[in-house]
Amino acid sequence: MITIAVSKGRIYEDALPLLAEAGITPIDDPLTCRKLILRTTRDDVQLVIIRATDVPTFVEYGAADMGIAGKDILLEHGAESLYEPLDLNIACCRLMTAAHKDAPPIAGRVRVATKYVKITQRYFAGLGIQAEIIKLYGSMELAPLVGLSDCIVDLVDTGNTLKANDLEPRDLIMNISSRLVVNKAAMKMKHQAIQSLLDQFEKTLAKRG
Ligand code: PRT
Ligand code: MG
Repeated sequence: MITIAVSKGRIYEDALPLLAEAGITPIDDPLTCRKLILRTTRDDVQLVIIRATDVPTFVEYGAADMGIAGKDILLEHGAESLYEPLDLNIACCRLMTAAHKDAPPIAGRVRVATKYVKITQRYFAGLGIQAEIIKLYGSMELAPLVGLSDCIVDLVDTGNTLKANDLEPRDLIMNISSRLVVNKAAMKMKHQAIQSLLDQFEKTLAKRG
């Protein structure tokens, strides 16, 4: 049995067609059935549905053989203990700084609200800017509006969320996409099964161009 960890939101939606090409279609819909372990149309593959931030943990400990996670989550988790064999090119977005549209450019000391503490620390350190980082778990956009921070570091896709809150994107930190990650022990113990899945995903991605 191969267990694949996936989060329920946009990654799941983008991953479904990719999984389907490998013959993997969940038998139940996680949005309606509340099951956390989903059997699939392949007897040898099951999905576990977890929070996006928990995917690296499940795969690292071998609770899942493989997982699909955003590069943002992998970098923040520190995923040296995982193989990352494939960029799936799904759930793409940009990790950016953003500030109030009328705020001056960053100078000197800066307060940053984000859920990406490690990435943000590294980014501002690399620029030689002293940053005080305030960890939030959501609604980062609110922070500059209520004086909690000068700017935020968050994911941007269409930019609509920023715009709706009078914020604007400033600097690109990195482009983000979702990656396939594999547990290191599973890669050895279940090599044939995992390699054949990797080959199938790769073929689908190549077809997409
Ligand atoms: O709800 P929970 O915290 O468990 O997780 P989640 O819903 O964030 O998980 P899921 O499965 O949806 O996947 C999140 C992953 O999708 C992230 O780790 C990214 O790799 C990827 N991704 C791609 C995004 C976005 N695009 C995105 N736009 N994750 C979040 N957003 C949010 C962003 O944080 C902001 O609030 O969407 C808003 C901005 O979107 P625009 O279009 O208004 O710019
Ligand atoms: Mg969500």
